[in-house]
Amino acid sequence: MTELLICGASFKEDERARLETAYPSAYVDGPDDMASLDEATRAGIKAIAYKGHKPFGGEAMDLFPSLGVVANYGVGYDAIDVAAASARGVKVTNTPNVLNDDVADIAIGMLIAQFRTMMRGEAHVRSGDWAKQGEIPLNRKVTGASVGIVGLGRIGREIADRCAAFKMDIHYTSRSEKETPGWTYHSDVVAMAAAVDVLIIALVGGAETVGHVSKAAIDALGPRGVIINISRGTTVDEGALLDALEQGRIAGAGLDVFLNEPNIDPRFTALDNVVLQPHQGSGSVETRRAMAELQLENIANFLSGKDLVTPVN
Ligand code: 8YV
Repeated sequence: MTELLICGASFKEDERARLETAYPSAYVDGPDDMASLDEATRAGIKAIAYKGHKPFGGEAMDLFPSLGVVANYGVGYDAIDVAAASARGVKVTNTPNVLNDDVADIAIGMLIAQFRTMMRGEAHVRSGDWAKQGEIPLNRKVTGASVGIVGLGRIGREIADRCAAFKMDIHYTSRSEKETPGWTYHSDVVAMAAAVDVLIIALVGGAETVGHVSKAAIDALGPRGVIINISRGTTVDEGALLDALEQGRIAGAGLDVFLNEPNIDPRFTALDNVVLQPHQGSGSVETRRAMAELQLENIANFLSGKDLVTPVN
């Protein structure tokens, strides 16, 4: 009997093979394809291993009368309708913590690349312009910058710790003030933006954070301001961000996440003050392996009646 449904075109071959070896499985590219599975297969599915960012809602869950768990490959589960799952008695799990370092690393990497114009430097060397034209224009010092972390959760904390190693003046917003070593708490993102050079967005995705970094926050950041986003494209007012970047009302951005990935707004690629990454924050071999293992562990625990390792609901 097929117990597991693997759902997600972005599963790598080895990840899929590991799941298929562990349990009799069926596979679909995304939630939209679930209805095409035959009824007998759907009836046996107890667990879904999910990977991706396509919406997975209650209607799709209803196709599986024996469904007990949706195990998400990723810490962010904004694609999954958790309220709909809870209403059906379906557990949701995610993969927190194992990716904190990678995502924090890429935030700092984009910050350095943006400040030090490393993409321009790379192009300058590759094109041969270095020999023809000499040095690139001077750029901006990273160490000692003032930074505002939007959301001091698990990943935000790792980012802040790295910023501390760069002797930065650290500010943060979060639901409540945290115990921090001399960092400045703000209850309001607009007030924080006015006090710092860099905003690093480390919020959870989902309905409650849509447009959290608003036009007002972007305006408050000002012409020396840089926005780094490793969370979700939804957490910033993307239209306002593009306008500000195009008009030089902020200095630049480093972005690993966008609306409508991977078909991002073409206005981004026309800009020369941004560092753009293809949502690869957690994308090291080591971390993706750990995420896949945690997903499988949650499925295994559910199917053998043990406690879930990282439950969401
Ligand atoms: C993705 C992520 O899960 O964990 C998250 O929330 O955004 C990423 O690590 C990864 O791209 C697989 O979809």
